[in-house]
Amino acid sequence: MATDKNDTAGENKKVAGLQQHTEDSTGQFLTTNHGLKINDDQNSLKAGNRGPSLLEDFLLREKITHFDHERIPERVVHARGSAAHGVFKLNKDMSEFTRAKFLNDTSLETPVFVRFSTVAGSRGSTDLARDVRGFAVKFYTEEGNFDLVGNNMPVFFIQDAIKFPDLIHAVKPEPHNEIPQAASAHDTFWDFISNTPEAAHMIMWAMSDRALPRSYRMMEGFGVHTFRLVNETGKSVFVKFHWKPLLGVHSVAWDEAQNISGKDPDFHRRDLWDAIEAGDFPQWQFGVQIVPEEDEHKFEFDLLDPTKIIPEELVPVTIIGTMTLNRNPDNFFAETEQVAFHVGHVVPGIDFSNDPLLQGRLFSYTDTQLIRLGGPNFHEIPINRPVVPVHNNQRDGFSRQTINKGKTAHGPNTMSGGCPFQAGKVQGGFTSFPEKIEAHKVRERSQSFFDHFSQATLFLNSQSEPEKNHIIDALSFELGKVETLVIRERMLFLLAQIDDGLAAAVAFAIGMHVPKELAKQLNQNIPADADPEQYRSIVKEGSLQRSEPLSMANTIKDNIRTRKIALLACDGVNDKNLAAVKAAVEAAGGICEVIATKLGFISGMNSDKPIPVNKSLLTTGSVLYDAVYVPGGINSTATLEADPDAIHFLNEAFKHCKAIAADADALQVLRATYFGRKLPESNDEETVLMEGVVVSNNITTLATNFINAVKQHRFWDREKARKVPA
Ligand code: HDE
Repeated sequence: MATDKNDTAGENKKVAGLQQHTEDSTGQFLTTNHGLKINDDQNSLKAGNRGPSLLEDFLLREKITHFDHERIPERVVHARGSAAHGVFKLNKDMSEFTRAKFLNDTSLETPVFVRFSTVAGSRGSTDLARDVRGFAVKFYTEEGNFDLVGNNMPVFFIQDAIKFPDLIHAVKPEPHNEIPQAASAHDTFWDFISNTPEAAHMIMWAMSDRALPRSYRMMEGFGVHTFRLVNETGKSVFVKFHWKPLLGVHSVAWDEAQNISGKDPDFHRRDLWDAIEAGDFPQWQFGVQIVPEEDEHKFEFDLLDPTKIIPEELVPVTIIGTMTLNRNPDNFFAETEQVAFHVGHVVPGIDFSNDPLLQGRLFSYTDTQLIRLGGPNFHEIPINRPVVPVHNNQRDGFSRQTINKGKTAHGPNTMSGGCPFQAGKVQGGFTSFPEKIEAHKVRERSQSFFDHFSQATLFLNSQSEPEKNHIIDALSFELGKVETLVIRERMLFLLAQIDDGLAAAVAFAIGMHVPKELAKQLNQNIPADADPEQYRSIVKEGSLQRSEPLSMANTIKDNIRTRKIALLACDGVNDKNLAAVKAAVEAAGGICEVIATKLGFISGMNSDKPIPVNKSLLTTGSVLYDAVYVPGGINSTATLEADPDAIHFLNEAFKHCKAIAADADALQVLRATYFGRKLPESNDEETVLMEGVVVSNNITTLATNFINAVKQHRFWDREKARKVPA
């Protein structure tokens, strides 16, 4: 278990709370659930040792009954997730804007529990599905729990909660045959999207590499909706919440993602777990975009529309704190599975906007726990308990843990002296922001929500060329899997409202033409969607054309911390060079694994000390690494050069645009690959053969160049020109 570098008083409180419910069987006797010591847990009670089992066997029945009831319903969305404990440290006093105590006192450290997830797949599905990722943070504050239940993308598919069941029914496996699992590439999803023009912006995000994170630790997080902050005097501002990872925002390639799903479906879960166990605690900066109330209507979009971002060029993100995840859960079910988030868990000083998506979520999150966690007492499950006491007149229900004392369970009362009391504002009682509302009761959407395409275009225009190509490829893949032609056609029409070039490229890939008009209008039930006048990107003169933070090309690329490096080696390897590169990579924070043709040990050319092999070519794959190094040594390179799996490993690493390094006398291994033919001729002094392919006979230069290459994460420009059949 990793040592807890950031232990604090606040964190200890939550840890102590959890410990009361923790069970450790070390050195203990086996008992029944009622404390009876068990003498034999491996043989059922029978009439003779070859006879029938007896109904009397209460031990067998208790064990099997409990087992029969072990599963609970999985989350209807975000079923697959992994979580970690940590701490939030405020470094900027925000009392000017909010009275939330955990955002006022910079000496405070607030314990957190964070669950990352995919949306569509079931609990046992793959981590690397093309999907949005959930990013849900529970802050255990001194004023009760605050849950920031966000995603790794800052916008959403729909503008109104009432469409959510349709969206999810469309993306989940199709109801007649439950195919496909954890994938949006099928007819029902694109049928819904092609009838829902407001999804255009989110579709750009979902088809971008943001949907294929390299790691949960390398994702941004967003609160998505506009919320409110309210200060001590009752003044309110609008706010958007952001998480920015210190390791930068990085992704994998789509082909790679599909391979990882086979080689290691737990790739993200394992990555988070391993990093925390190794003491490489992931960290995010917490930031806010603040908009004064009086500026509510100054933007080209509506702040209440969850399909819109506030570009950072218009309102910068102010960093106010850091979150560090420093402890893995002790028990997946008790913590990660039973944690219950709710957008309605707020503290005084944080309030809601009228975003119609947010408003609907305020209903959904308690409701879903009633079925998932079996009743209204899910707040008593240890992971959900606040660090402050709970006092109210709610009582009873399935699995109630609290033994409430006294006669009264009503208020107002005199019998208990009026307890528990309502807390006034000065005593820290929550009061809703008294927003003035004068309105007609209608089922309508505001006209200010109708521009569905401008920010989709802004997103596309802000991408680097490789990122744009990935979006085209993703759309071509997804629509290529759609069998109903009219759905493809409608999608091409909608894509053309974002960008003609995008629509044309996708149309070409799926062998269709972009229609000039829709044969049939879209969703007739929604006037805004049925009106073709709304179908175009309105990029006004003077509007923002590009927004830098939207492209991952502009992310942090200054370190290789926790990057996984494969060292391909066999008997006779140049062990000195292997050790030197390994030491340099590890000193820079990278993680090295020796990969050979078989498990066990390999011998080096310089010493008798056997080198342990971490993985064999059979048990791993290049897709599980960020970069590859091939050390020299004549026997090792001869074996690798002749081994198809080793050559495949290198071809695939090249195809996925990863950094590759080789000793000068291992160049022959690279030459045996498909891309080897394309490598320029070199003398042995050459150091960088092409972008991201580093060769040298000077081991110090090699290590430095290699580490610099790994910092770049990927050489995406390599992709188009140099496709490799791997
Ligand atoms: Fe959720 N969402 N959601 N959602 N959501 C759930 O709650 C829902 C939405 C998000 O790790 C459910 O406990 C509705 C947006 C995350 O446990 C459920 C609507 C965003 C998680 C639910 C939305 C999210 C959930 C399922 C439209 C990003 C996982 C199980 C109005 C800002 C939390 C559960 C975890 C989970 C409903 C839209 C994020 C059914 C009705 C937008 C990260 O209550």
